Amino acid sequence: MKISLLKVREPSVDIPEVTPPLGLMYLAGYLRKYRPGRDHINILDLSVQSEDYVFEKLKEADLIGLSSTNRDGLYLKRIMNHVRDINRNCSVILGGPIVSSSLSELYDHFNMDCAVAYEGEQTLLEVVEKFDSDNLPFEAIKGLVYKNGSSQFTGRRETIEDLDDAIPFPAWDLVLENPLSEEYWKRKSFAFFRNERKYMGLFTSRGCPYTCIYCHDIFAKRFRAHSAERVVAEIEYLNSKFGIRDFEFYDDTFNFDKDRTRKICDLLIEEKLKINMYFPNGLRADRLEKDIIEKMARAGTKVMCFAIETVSERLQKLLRRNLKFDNINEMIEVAVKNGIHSEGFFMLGHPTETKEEMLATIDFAAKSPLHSAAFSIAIPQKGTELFSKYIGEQTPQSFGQGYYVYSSAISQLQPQEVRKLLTHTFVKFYLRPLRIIRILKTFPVRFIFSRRFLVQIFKWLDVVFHKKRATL
Ligand code: B12
Ligand code: SF4
Repeated sequence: MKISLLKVREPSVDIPEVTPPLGLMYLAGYLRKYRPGRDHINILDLSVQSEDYVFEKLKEADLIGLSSTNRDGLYLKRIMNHVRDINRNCSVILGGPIVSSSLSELYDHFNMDCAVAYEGEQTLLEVVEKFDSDNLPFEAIKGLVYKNGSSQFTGRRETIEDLDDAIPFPAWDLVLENPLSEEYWKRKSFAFFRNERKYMGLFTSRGCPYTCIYCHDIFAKRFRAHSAERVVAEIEYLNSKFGIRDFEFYDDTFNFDKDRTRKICDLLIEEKLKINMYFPNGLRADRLEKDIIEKMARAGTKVMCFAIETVSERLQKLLRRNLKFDNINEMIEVAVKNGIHSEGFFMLGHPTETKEEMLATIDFAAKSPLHSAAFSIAIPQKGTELFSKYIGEQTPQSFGQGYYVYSSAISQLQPQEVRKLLTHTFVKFYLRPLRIIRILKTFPVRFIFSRRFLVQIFKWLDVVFHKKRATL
């Protein structure tokens, strides 16, 4: 079959970061392993390719799989309708975070044949088999949303247990052997900065055992991980075949298993691979130890993000984040001493949060030895407890423009007051000569002269002028 996998994301000024479509590369790798030689697969990405180019390519496809987040729902709707216009014979499958968070609302918005919820590999394989040979009814495929009069969900599928055996390397070649890769490399990626132009994202574990009420549940509330050997094999392969030396880790809780983290670093140190590692999706500070950070530094870690969110113990409990604060400052200091650019993640606008609690978090960040801090505003996502409890189960998720409508509406401050606090935070945190010098010292020179640094500066200005709304 001719299969096109398309990432649907509207290029945006608010969120300039763009990352390679890892989910789609995993799906393509899986289809290749379990349907060898039977499909011709390509990967397209609207966050970096023009609509005209993408639509031209889609004309030939038998099956189109689209991937999106809630943020881009409105854009997705328009793209999907257009896909139907230009290619009337293909099957259209939706996947990605938007599916799992809005299961019962999908057919109200999207013109699709079916949607794949949660972890996608096994379900997509069965869907492709179905459309290829047409012998499997929708209701027999677990993890699927389809229409039979009304919208039906066949129930959640068991997660893949042995990741090393079952999941092959992602089909990196579909991006890296394609001019598409250049488009990622010239843009700002997820990490605050990179040393090299070329990079790739990695997803070395799936799922997270913590139960923060604002978080997604795509890969289940359990930690499953690739072995240390497999992680290092992925890095070695990308390094030797494609000359990649910069690696961004997008795991939800990369360091949950302390011994795995130690082993990955030991192996990398042993192999003497000259690589740089970045952890832009946050690490749990309470799963770090001094020796782990030291090993991570020796293995090549350049940026480490500490996901702190709030210093209020009351809110840590209410959000069921339950981060222990005993060692956070110590861990940040160890990272800083080991030359790692240390960034803190904080959120304002939690449910019932008071101004004093927000100020305490801001104060903690300002007094900490962190190099940088990302403050964002909590946005309840459908499918999370935060949404059902504080917005209401029956309320539809706002896609696109309306996406920010709930942000900061659940704290004790008015949304505009929270936004003002963001500016105050920025000034209090960044406009300190010592901090600016410390930050600059961690930057590689070539980053300071790159277009990516300019983008970062525009992002900061955006915060100062109150436009920043973001994120969870
Ligand atoms: C990297 C990342 C980013 C990057 C790139 C995002 C992008 N869309 O390009 C950056 C930093 C820019 C970013 C920004 C944001 N992000 Co983000 N991000 C991630 C992160 C950490 C990793 C994504 C990844 O590579 N996962 C690994 C792959 C393997 O998983 P996957 O892509 O989900 O794919 C699997 C399945 O979903 C499914 N699947 C996916 N696509 C398809 C397609 C088909 C056809 C099929 C069948 C199956 C399928 O199969 C795949 C394999 O199992 C995830 C967290 C996470 N754990 O995934 C959050 C996550 C996707 N982000 C999230 C959010 C909220 C945001 C922001 C809105 C935050 C903000 N600042 O406002 C923005 C929105 C940007 C946008 N317009 O999309 C939410 C999405 C929630 C939702 N329901 O929409 C997530 C899940 C995090 C969370 N805490 O909830 N993000
Ligand atoms: S926010 Fe982080 S620690 Fe909490 S459930 Fe999500 S991934 Fe796990």
